[in-house]
Amino acid sequence: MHLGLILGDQLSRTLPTFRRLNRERDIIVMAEVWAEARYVAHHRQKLFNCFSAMRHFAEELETAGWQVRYLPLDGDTAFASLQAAVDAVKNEYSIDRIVLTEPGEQRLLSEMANWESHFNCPVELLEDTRFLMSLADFAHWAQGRKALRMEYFYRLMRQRTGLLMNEENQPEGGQWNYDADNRRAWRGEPSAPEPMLFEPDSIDQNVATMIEQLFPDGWGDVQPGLWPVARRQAQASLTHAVSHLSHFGDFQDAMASDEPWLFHSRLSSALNQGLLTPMEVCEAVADAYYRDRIPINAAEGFIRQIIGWREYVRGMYWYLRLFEPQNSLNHHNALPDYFWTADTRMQCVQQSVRQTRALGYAHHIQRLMVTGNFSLIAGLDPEAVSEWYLGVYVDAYQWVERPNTLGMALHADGGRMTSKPYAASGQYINRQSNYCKTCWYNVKETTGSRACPFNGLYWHFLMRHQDRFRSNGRMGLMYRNLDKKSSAEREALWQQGENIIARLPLL
Ligand code: FAD
Ligand code: DLZ
Ligand code: SF4
Repeated sequence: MHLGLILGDQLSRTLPTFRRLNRERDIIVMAEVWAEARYVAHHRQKLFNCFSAMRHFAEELETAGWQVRYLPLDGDTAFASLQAAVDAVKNEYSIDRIVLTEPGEQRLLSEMANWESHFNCPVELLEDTRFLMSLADFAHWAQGRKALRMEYFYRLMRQRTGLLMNEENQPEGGQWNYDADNRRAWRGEPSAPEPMLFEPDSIDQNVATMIEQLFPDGWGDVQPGLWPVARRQAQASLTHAVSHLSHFGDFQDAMASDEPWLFHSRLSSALNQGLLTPMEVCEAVADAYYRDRIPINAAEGFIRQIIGWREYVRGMYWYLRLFEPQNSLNHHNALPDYFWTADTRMQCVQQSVRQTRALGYAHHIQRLMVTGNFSLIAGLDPEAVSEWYLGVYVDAYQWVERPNTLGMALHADGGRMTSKPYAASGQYINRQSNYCKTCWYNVKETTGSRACPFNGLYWHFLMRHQDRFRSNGRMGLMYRNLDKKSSAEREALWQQGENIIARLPLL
């Protein structure tokens, strides 16, 4: 008899594990364990989504005739680790082989290195075929390249998958990338769609009670029904997202007070848990382009996120060993308390943190250009920032969170992922949002006590890292603007930056 272990982010019937198991003979183990629940201080909505989706998936497998041993965290025996849970089931049955699909996080994979000797039986780790490019192919693509830019990877993926490619194998619309058409600010029109919500069932109610009991001091609100936690809900969310995708392209980079979702799909959590496959999501979007004529900047912009960014960051996580500590800019400032409390006068940060606490969600530009940009220019410790991102989002798993945080947002990987740091002043936030209109700080001012902190920190960042970035062609304009300033102005900007950094916790 084989034992198949299914992890909490492997909730997919397409998982290779199922092809190695026999429904009549073998047993499936799914376990809620303390080690996974506590390896970072997860948002309570993330814990809810994870356990509720695991329980729904176990039920689905049982209905399909599989023998499942489900070990809940609030059961008679709660296990400390996955290893302990497998031990317990293995002792009950005569198990000759353990089968599982490789975990997405190196943290867990390394723990499994001694499993064969520990369990004294073969442990078969299968390649995770839910991704569109294997790690071996990614390494092959990356090896010997001077620059590992996403754009080239993305074009290869378009050709490989055939998504939005015409009969001559050329990109639909004539361009590979409509990024420049993804930057409109949103001023209230057209109105953003309501998010798809679900009626909580008895599984959801039990899990919500368990979270309240076991994690009373955990961070973040829990709202059963806010996110898809079963395959059929994820499918409904996909249909809903595609039917509202027309404006995704235009307003992809927009932000607005009290509008947490705008035109974003809210599919990342379902995708990362395995409730949807990347290819079915992209095919639904490509269908909408051909059948319903949604604009190319929406369809291409969306598909780029999945077959481009999502696959690319996963490849980079393993290829660049981004599971190891990164801090190329030597930043060590502590994370201010308002990353948890939202108690800051910076409206943009306050909005991003408040909705993160309430929903376990902020969209990409909030993550990259508000909290990420702030962490970069304020010189916050990248590992502390990364731990925050890993903890606070419902879609956070190390393989996707670490490259985005340490590579994209913080440039802590030494620039291997991005050609220049995403450092920006308050002008960028003002252009892309209405946050500055109601902010206590003045986005037009660079010095003085009410000047937008992003402005002073931006100039300070450029000055403190000029040895590294001055020769970077893509930052030429930034340094030319700095050089236009008199030495007295530069001194004042430096002092402004110093003052802000000294008062970081009080902003
Ligand atoms: P949409 O805007 O609707 O995009 C569609 C899909 O594209 C997403 O569901 C997601 O699967 C994919 N996608 C988009 N951008 C990225 C990206 N940069 N990397 C990988 N996939 C992408 N995404 C995560 O899934 N988990 C994380 O832990 C995570 N951490 C991030 C940390 C930082 C600092 C930054 C800048 C980005 C991070 N992202 C992460 C990427 C992105 O912000 C989220 O995928 C997105 O906000 C999820 O919301 P959505 O489903 O509404 O996305
Ligand atoms: C995220 C998570 C949590 C909170 N809990 C569990 C759990 O109790 N059992 C489990 O199998 N998986 C859980 N997960 C998902 C795992 O952390 C995820 O599979 C790995 O991080 C991927 O490498
Ligand atoms: Fe953010 Fe500065 Fe605008 Fe305030 S003024 S919302 S701190 S960018």
